[in-house]
Amino acid sequence: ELRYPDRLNCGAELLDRTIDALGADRPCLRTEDGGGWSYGELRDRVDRIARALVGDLGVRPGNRVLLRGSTTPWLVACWLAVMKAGAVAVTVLAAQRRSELAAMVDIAQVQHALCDNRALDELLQVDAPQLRVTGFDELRTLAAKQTGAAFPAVATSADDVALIAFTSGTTGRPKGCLHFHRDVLAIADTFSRHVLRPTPDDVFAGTPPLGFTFGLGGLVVFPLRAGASSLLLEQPTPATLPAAIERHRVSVLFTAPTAYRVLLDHLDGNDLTSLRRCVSAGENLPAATWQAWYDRTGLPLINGIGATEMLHIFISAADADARPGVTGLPVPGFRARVVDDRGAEVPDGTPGLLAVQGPTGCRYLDDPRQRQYVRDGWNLTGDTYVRDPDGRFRYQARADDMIISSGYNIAGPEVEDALMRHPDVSEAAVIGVADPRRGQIVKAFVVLADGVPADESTAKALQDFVKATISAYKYPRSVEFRNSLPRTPTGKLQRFKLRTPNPQ
Ligand code: 3SK
Repeated sequence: ELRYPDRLNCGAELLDRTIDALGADRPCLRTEDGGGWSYGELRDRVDRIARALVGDLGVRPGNRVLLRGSTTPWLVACWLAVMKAGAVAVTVLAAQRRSELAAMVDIAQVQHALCDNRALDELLQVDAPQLRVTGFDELRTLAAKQTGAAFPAVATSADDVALIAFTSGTTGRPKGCLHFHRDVLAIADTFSRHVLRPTPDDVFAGTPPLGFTFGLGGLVVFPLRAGASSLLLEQPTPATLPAAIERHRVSVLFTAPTAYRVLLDHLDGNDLTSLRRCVSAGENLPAATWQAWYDRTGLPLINGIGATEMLHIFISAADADARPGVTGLPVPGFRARVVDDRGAEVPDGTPGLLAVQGPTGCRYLDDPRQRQYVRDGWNLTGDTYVRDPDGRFRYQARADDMIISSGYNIAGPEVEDALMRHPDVSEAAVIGVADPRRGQIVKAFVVLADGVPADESTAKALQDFVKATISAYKYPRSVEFRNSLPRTPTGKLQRFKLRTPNPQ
């Protein structure tokens, strides 16, 4: 069990305590152009920003401070300064638009916003009388005027809220998830410590933005907790990532399943021997992608399931335990089981709802959906899972993505996985559509590889391929070709958008 002192400030723990243990000279944040800051240089910026927040902008402990910008050292410094000042960070995605920002400002009653000047316009259009918006340029000037003396972190309690992470969900108003100072450290002391086992020599990098807790953990919390360094890439793409990995000797990589698949087409000519851990999360990882990555790099992808409600990953497999098609075991510190609609555990091998407990958990900010997510102390993530007799957890589908056709339960991701094994398929999404005879039928939306004709004979070939790969009754009776699939800014497939008529 994790134990933290009653007084705990995660910003001070991640930065000041790491410096106490390892010194200030180690590299901390790196940028693509070869620049960056040591731990000491980062602390100097953080403490100056914290002084400016408190002295010039009037930020008080408990105030909600929205942070908006691309993945840069300055954004990380602002986040740590908000932590040290005892305020609450509301980190949003650069891709989020005015109406989404307005909803988050309203729900979290945000008082201050710190924003990259390149992204200021939309924030300035948010109509909220209590909101004071400061551009990074102005903040830099204020920070430069402060004394260089250390800023003593506010003595927050371990159970004070450190951040509010928003989850857009598939429909409806965004939900703000409250996470405490101890939760921030807990994700490093569970998943990172036990599965990644980082050392101070590790270099972390990846594509998820800091407004997605997958990125905040992987690019800030985990490296700083370990005294390691983090390469911050402002606009990482599968085409540029391999060269950055080679140049900076990246050892721990975080990205989404679709990105690993695309990356495979861009690895030629790059030396990736520095990589030792590759984490895939944010979406189901198709077994075909796991296998292709392993065959090409010799590295087993670490497939994790996480949730904004749980802050980070709570089930995954470490090293030799990682295998295709399986998520793995509860991360040490977490417990998981598979339950029916009434919360009773189902036998191994039977699909049911995934329920988890651990040091982190869902606390929605003033939202009645809390009662659906947390029942009897268990967090119901909305995923359908099977537990195998060896205790490993195997993903089936999002609970609302199970297809029932002629009485058979069909997990859409299993059909997607089969499609993705075909060389002509670049991406696939599978849903159930109403059918008068069968209740529902399986429908596949497919993005084809370059140059493959989108015609009936390709559709028939894919159907036959699925029949030969998994149980024939699961094959998609309907196939539609698309140029792209709808995704959230964090890369999650929006199957609900495929259930409505094609807007293209
Ligand atoms: O939402 C997710 O899938 C996720 C995955 C890993 C870590 C954190 C999150 C929110």
